[in-house]
Amino acid sequence: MERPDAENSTSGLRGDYSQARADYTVPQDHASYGEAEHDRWRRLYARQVALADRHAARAYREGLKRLDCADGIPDFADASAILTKATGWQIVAVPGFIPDEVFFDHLANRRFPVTRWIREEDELDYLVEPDVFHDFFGHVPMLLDPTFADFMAAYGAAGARAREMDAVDMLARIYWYTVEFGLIEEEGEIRAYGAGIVSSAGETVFSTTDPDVIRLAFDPVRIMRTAYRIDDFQSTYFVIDDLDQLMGGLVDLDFGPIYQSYREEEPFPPDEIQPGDTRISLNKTEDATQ
Ligand code: HBI
Ligand code: FE
Repeated sequence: MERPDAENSTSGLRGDYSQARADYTVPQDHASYGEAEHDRWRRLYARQVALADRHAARAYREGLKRLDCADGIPDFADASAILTKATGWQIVAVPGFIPDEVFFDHLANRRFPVTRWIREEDELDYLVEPDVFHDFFGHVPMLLDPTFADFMAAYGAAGARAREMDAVDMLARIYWYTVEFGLIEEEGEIRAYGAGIVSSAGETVFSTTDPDVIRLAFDPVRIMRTAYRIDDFQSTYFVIDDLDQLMGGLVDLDFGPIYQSYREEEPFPPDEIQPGDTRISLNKTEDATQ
């Protein structure tokens, strides 16, 4: 998912950008979805909700339930009403991937951009660009959690400085390793809250149960220095103890000097343990600092 190299180009992306407004929003046009598209949503939903029940974070499961969206591609206006009441967020429809600065501005203002189109029948297991299933099913449930909702807005607000300092890549890694591929330790279990995980059948099981994958204690500076994979399951995941830790990672750190120190450096490869890493094992008694 997400993050083609050409930051400000939408050519080559598959949504229809021709009718988009200056902020890249479009009407969702809910009435235009066909029965085959709603049916595709229902099957994706049914498969993923069963996995989420076993492997997703409590906040995610509760949010998903409140959205009541098993029955077809949701109407964004209905979901926005639920969201606005809970955390002040709303959903805006977009054609697909949008430029970083526009994306950051939406988040900072508590608007979550959701792609309007749904993947094709032969893409149920994997696709490169975000579609409505990834964006809505993956991201929107967590936005009903007040702590996570505040974190996402703060992430968006952090975008301007990262852009000024030419360090968007570093900030984007925070998004990737938390919002997209984050794990949380809860009730003695490793569970998923990242949208890229919970919208993927294979990665939901892999990230939470594979005994060999690298799971590290959340460390925002380590994350900002770590490259990620866009073409396969992650080889490293970062594990938080609770959702408050995310916001702490943004507000307790002065990002300027961190960007300054590391933005010219080669990031760590995604599949290596570094000195000082704290590895989280599935069996809680084995945790050890390397
Ligand atoms: N646009 N629609 C969409 N969805 C994303 O997840 C997204 C984006 N633009 C930029 C972006 N993500 C990230 O690279 C930012 O976190 C930097
Ligand atoms: Fe996403």
